Amino acid sequence: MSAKGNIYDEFEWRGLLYDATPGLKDLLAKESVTAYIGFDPTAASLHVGSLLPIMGLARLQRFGHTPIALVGGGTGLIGDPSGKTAERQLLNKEKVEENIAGIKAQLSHFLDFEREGNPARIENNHDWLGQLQLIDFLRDTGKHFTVNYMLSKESVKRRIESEDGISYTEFTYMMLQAYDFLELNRRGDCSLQMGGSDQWGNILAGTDLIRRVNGNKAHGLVFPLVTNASGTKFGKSEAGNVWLDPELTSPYKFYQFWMNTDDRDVIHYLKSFTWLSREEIDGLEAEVNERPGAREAQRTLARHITTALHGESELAKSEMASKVLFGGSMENLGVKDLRDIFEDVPSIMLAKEALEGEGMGMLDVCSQAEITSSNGEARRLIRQGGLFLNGERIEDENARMTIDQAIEGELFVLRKGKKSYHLVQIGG
Ligand code: 383
Repeated sequence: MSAKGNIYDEFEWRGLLYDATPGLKDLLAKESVTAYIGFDPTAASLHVGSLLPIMGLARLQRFGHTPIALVGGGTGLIGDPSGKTAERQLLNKEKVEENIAGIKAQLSHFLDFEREGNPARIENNHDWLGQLQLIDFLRDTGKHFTVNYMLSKESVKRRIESEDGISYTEFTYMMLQAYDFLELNRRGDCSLQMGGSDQWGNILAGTDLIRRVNGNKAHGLVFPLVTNASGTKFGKSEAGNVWLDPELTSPYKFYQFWMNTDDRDVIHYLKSFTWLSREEIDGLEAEVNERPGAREAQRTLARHITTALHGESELAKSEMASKVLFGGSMENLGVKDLRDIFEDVPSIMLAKEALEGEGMGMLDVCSQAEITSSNGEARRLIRQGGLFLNGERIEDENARMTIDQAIEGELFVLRKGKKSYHLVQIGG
């Protein structure tokens, strides 16, 4: 066993233990177990809501146990009704295949596939669910589930009460997840399934099935769903879901999401999403109380998670990008980064022709971009040294802006004073 102690206690002090089956703590103290968590490929990427369970697997591994990340190539074609108020749209098979590739890559950031003694594994339940024969399945597995039992599950109960009901397809979902657990238990001695608290019903369906078929005792452990003090859904920013895929949510936006954590949530998030020790987190808690404005705890949180997912150099870039809006240097940032950083600042489009040759006078640019409301005001601004083009001060009232000054030939960043930004993009 690990010198670090029992992973159960670790989950407990971090506030990650929502529910667990009796006897699990003793088992984890005695033995190295194999545990799994399933992720359905319903989107091209996992999102921050999946981070807590992924980290759960990674923590378990560091405590000497063997993690399996299961990708639901089979179950993703069915749709889990847990926690959902309406029937899901069926996904097409090609889309599911595509999504699996993205998800596998993300899981790989957190799990160690080379670790001596307890390397991580990835499985796809389509490998066995795709082989099932209907008649065999109904005889061998279906016989162990009473409809009464299935109707008593929260995920089904809620939907039965809804106007549209629940399809037979989704109703069957818990049997498939239970079958997975049985399959992993049979072939690899996997004896623990974890997940978010929304998965508790499906997990117990699995431990029940294993007991009936194999006579083995299997366990479940669920994490609390992540909440935030403002009561909005965790993992959503104004722009929608915060994804783990850098193409969908840039590392800078990802970093900002964590930087914007409420003081009331930050300690809980540090416990949930980082490897920091209890002492380090206690120190940051004191910091939040004494100097909330400094946002040291948020910065630590954002740094840790961004590095774990996107690596050191993306972190460095995100930190630099975060300073740009406060007058920091724009060097080394490309158009893609700048568009991201300046997404919310006023922006205008100018025709390419207007900027070719002689270009456009700065006074004109100021008025077109509504940086100033008269030529007089624009002149004064320049004379006082308060106008910047791509980070460089404009010294001359008669200066002109030309196409060759555009960053990567696509945009200009104008700044009035310390931090009032405007973008000029080149159109057509
Ligand atoms: C599929 C087959 C299994 C075991 C589990 C599954 C997936 C499971 C599910 N999970 C959610 C998902 O995929 O739907 N039926 O979006 C989420 N998880 C994890 C965690 C969570 C759950 O991937 O609470 C949040 O991330 O369990 O909602 O054999």
